[in-house]
Amino acid sequence: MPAKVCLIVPCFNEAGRLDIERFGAPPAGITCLLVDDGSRDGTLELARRHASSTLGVLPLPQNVGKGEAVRQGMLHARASGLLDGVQWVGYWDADLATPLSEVEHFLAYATLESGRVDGILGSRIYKLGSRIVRSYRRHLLGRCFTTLAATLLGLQCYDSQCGAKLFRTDLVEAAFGEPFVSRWIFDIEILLRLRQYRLIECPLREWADVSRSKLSIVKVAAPTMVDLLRIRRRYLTTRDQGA
Ligand SMILES: Nc1nc2c(ncn2[C@@H]2O[C@H](COP(=O)(O)OP(=O)(O)O)[C@@H](O)[C@H]2O)c(=O)[nH]1
Ligand SMILES: [Mg+2]
Repeated sequence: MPAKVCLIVPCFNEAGRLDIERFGAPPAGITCLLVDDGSRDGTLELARRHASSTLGVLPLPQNVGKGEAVRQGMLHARASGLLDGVQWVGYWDADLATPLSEVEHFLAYATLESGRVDGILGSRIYKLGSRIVRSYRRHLLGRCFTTLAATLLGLQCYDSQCGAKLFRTDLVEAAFGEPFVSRWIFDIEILLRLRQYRLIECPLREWADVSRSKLSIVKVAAPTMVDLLRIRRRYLTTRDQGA
């Protein structure tokens, strides 16, 4: 089956938890591009040893942060022909907190909508029939962040920060053409860049927090607040900001 989905997977010092076997044998129709963001723990060597026709590797010499690594991956995938004939391109966290089997669920979920869907965003919603495993503390912090972002930026998204998202391939330029303002919350910028397109949230069937997160809430809290304000200035008109 020809690939219909290409996943950009940002990796920073992931040698200890990267399930390379799973990325090496993805479900049918999926290709992955691992973007090594200047790791110093052997991630690149591990990825290269398993490179194949369905698993590409893009090394970045220096650490540029998740958003820029995803962006570089998108632009590289497009320039190198990896996206030729591919309908959906997305980014997916390397820890597979969202399993690759959810890709098929995303696509099936989008077909339930009437009309064209341009982007499908994973959403960690606690509901019967789903298995979402997340610490109470992180859940609460996530809800606080989303509420603040929604209020400041006028967004109606339940879970902007989930690291599992798919977009129509022809939206790469609109979503990833320009560098992001923020290193940490670039997902929000994508939502704002694609405001005129139809994005939907897909409630995940399965999501589990994977230990050894690189994200220290304490360290990123202050830069995140600053970034929210910078994003507001950059993407909202003066009139919107006053609203
Ligand atoms: N390129 C890049 N990716 C990063 C960086 N920090 C984290 N990541 C990636 O972002 C994804 C999510 O990271 P994780 O530590 O699980 O964050 P959490 O799930 O939000 O706690 C993984 O694919 C990481 O490898 C970074 O500095 N650069
Ligand atoms: Mg994680």
